[in-house]
Amino acid sequence: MAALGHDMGIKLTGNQNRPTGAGYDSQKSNHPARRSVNNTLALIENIKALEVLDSRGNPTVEVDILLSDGAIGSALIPSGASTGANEALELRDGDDRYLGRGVLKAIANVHDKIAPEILGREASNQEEIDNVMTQMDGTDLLKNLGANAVLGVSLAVARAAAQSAGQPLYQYLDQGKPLTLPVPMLNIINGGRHAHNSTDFQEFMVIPAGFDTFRRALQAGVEIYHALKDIIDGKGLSTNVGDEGGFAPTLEANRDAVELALEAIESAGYKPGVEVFLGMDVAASEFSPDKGSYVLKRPAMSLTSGGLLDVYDTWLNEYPMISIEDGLGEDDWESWAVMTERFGSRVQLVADDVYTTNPKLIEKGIQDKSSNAVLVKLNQIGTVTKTLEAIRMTQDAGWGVVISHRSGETEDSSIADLAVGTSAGQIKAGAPARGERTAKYNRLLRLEDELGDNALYAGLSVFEKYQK
Ligand code: 2PG
Ligand code: MG
Repeated sequence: MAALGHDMGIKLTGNQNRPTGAGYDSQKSNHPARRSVNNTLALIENIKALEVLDSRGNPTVEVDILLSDGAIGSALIPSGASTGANEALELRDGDDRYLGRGVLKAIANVHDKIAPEILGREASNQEEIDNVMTQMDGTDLLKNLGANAVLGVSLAVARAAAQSAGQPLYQYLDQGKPLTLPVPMLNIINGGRHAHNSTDFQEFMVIPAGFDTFRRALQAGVEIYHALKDIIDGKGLSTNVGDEGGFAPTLEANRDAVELALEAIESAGYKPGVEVFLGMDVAASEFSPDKGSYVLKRPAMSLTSGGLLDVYDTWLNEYPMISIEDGLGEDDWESWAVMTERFGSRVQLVADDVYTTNPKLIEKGIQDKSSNAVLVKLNQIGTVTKTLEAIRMTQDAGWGVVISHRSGETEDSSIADLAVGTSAGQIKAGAPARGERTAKYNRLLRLEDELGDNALYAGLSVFEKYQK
């Protein structure tokens, strides 16, 4: 297996089983215990954080953790552009380096504040370790330590504990449900904040749910991606890509992007609405200057919440669209319930900015019937424990779960394991292009291979509750 290769900055204590790179599981054992494979306690022995770069060329946090039994865990932290107001804080230095985007304060927090409190603790006590960090911070949104510092440690602890138990991360995170490979939502046209001069709506995705295996579904997504490139090229438009690897042509109307995606599905020889479906992340907060008001450029129009819902209504009637994320702004809370009442039986309505993976907000959303699905991003809430809680609550409500990357990503592929281990059913990791995106899809290919006959592709079962 190819190594993703980065050298641990910490001194190793004779362990031959070192990981070959952040987010990469080299072990394949089915060991059920969460203790060290040697059946000794695995205590946190060393923690090292380093400032590295994300896919947009911005600094980010990497954390390496060494346990007393020689197990190692690494994590790299992603970063969003269209962030929700209630996201946990991404701590940036704000000084002269890297246009103020350095993360040396977060790194220092790991070394000087977090490490003294968690060194010597048992790595398998994830919840305890996460609680110690959260309490030390003292704020819900981790405004003192920084969510990049806290999540770096939280995720590296999980990875180290998994290795110590002889388990790949997905097994360690196993929530006791039959494991499934998630349906990939491939963002093949990038707009909004992720691409200049493209569309108002942020993401146009193809969703290859109608196949028997993840591998076959991904193949369809890739072939559609390449077909789209030819179509865009043929129209004399730019085939440059946006932050998530999807094409970012300058289009006159948001609807043109939907048409292009549909054309690409057909041109690649697939059946829209049977094998491959459409999805969007509208990221409506990005063009909502005031609550309930939406100002579009392509074409230019100002809409109320109801007006924007009318646009979706038309599109739902015309296109095989099965998922709409952030169809309304994050402060337009009451209208979310109206949208869900209106479309919730026909389409998945995914809430991202409005809940920011925060169990308290998800709980309120469940009570108010604000959506019927949740987008899950580890760094929005800042710990593995809270992320798992968010997933559990969402699943218990019978809602859809989409595990998501960020627009600024790294080679860390933990979200692939999170999606399988929790049987989330769906993953959003960008286009099938660019290393930081394919790292997640490649990890899923490896997991499917590793699981063999036990690898169930979630496929259409995720969407069968929605009737057209
Ligand atoms: C989103 C994400 C990922 P960002 O809005 O869902 O696609 O974007 O990371 O910029 O918040
Ligand atoms: Mg989103």
